[in-house]
Amino acid sequence: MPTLGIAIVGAGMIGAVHRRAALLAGAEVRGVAASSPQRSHEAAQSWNVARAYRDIEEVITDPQVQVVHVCTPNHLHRAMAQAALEAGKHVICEKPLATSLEDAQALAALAASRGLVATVPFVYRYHPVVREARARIAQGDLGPLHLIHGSYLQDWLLDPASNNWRVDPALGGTSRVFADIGSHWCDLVEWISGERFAEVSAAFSTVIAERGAVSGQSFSTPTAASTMQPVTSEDVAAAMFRTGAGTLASLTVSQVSAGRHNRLWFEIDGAKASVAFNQEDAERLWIGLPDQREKIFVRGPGAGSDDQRRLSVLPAGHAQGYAQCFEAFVADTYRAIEGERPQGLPTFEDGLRSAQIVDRVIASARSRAWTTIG
Ligand code: SOE
Repeated sequence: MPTLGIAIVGAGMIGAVHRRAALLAGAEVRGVAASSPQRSHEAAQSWNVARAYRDIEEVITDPQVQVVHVCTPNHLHRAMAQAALEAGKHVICEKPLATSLEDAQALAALAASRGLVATVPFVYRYHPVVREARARIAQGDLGPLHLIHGSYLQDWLLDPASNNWRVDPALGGTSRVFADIGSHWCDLVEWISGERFAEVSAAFSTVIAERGAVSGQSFSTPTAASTMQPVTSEDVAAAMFRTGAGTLASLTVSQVSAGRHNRLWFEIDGAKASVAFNQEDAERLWIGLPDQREKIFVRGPGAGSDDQRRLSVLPAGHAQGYAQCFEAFVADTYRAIEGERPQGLPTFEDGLRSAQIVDRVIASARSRAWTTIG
């Protein structure tokens, strides 16, 4: 296959992660469009790429670009992804796919009608032991499910002097912590368990009422106390779900939990066994068994399900993590463009599903009532 030409829109932390994954997957990173022509030039220089695009128009009219990676703040996802799809480009769009359900619906419908590959980086699906958990549940090792529970905790917004575009609903969307990271957890456990959430009862809390002025950086940069601004998006959230099959689930999310940097954790308990996974200790899957027995499945290419082996690119004990998940996701997206059908590739349909859940979670938090997800 000829080398894919790609462009990245957005030059923050996650844009750099996409660039690295694209290079490792064998693509040519043609250029970058950042928040201003000046920033595009700076990013193009530091990334060593040929083009510093002025805007999305220049990106989509570059005939050598076949794939556009949308890595902007959330409120721009719809416009950027739509422009790229309408120009016939394949798209990887960061999550949340859009800041409203309507926008996510429009993007999923557009991608489907154009027959283009359009994916969303729900990258935690690419931890090999996550694949192992999914395979074991699919082959009935856990039996009927009894309970799904877990949390996704971070601490990068613990300091009230810290701020970020995600905090501002005009840039990040109405929901912050739930849409940003709760969305990952929901995508992951629905995909692993094979069960879909049918209803939700959720609550949000903004525990830090004022923060320093938004710095424009991807991650928080403390600012002077004199520039404090009121905050309306949630710092923490709790949600109870019931799946269509009747299984109860609970989730706690936070971006203000000291010492928890990126701790996505879940446990799925069935009639015959349980599995538990911690993203910060991603080489191991805990398997709980009856009669005081437990096992640890260790990631590696030599054992376990086909998918687990395929994604174990390093020998056991040579730690894989977030970066390898991203690399595998981007490589699978490119394989799909070449006509393959990689297992578990998260598409705009999954981005739309996530937008549906976020929309219903917000509705439930507002109404303080159990709400149907559909
Ligand atoms: C910040 O909360 C963030 O970068 C998320 O936006 C990512 O989706 C998550 O993978 C890590 O944390």
